[in-house]
Amino acid sequence: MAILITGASAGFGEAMCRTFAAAGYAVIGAARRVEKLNQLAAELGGNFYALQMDVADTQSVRSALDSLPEPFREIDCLINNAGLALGLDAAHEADFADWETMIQTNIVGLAFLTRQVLPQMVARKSGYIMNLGSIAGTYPYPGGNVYGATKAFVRQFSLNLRADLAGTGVRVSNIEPGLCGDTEFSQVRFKGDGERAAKVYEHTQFILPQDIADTALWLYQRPAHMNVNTVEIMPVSQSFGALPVAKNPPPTEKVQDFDKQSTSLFAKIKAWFK
Ligand code: 8X3
Repeated sequence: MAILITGASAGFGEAMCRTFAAAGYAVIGAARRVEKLNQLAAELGGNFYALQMDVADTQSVRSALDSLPEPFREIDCLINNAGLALGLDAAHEADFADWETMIQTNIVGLAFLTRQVLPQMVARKSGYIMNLGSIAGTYPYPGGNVYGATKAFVRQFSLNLRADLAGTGVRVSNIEPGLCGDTEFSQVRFKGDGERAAKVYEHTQFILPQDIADTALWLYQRPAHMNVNTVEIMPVSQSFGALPVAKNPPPTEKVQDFDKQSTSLFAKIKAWFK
């Protein structure tokens, strides 16, 4: 029985591959960048299978799953980690192509792979779907627009899966990280602008990929009767802001002048009728 981890070539996925392999599990690391996976394979040995797969491409997902060798064909845990944020522009200025890429990867890819893997879990009456959501799926922030919305999908999809899987023994969790560094997340979001990406993590202590990998392993190792629906994790340094209120501009001089004039005119008219 194997653990299938998507987005395995970096960040959370890479840390999860190492952590699950070190705990003795057979791990399939899936990603587009096969050379990164081959490095992991060289490090982790026979317990690791490098699977080239583009989750955003349903045909690639299908053929990658079909290509799995026998010892890795039974998937006991699918960790839907692959996903991305692109851009931080306001909705009316954002690049629509970025929105499409996020929707295709974070929603379509995740849903399609889950749909492919679930039947074998249900047939065995055991298995685990572990999704990587985000705090952005719960808390809106400027520029989060479609990225946050895809993660809200992941959150609700995870909960709805639990409803459908009642009585099957298949567990579902959604891990929702906040600010996490030492990953390619911001490099990808800002399209290779390293300076802008570095600023996000400057002078603060963020969550590390290992924190997320440890959480995933802890979830997987809970007893079979226990389902953790949602795990929301922030660094201590991150918190909540006040809800902003847009104010109307104060009355202009002109309006005030008009008020003064109308008051004095009103006084004159009143005097005439005295
Ligand atoms: C990553 C967390 O706050 O950068 O999903 O959107 S955040």
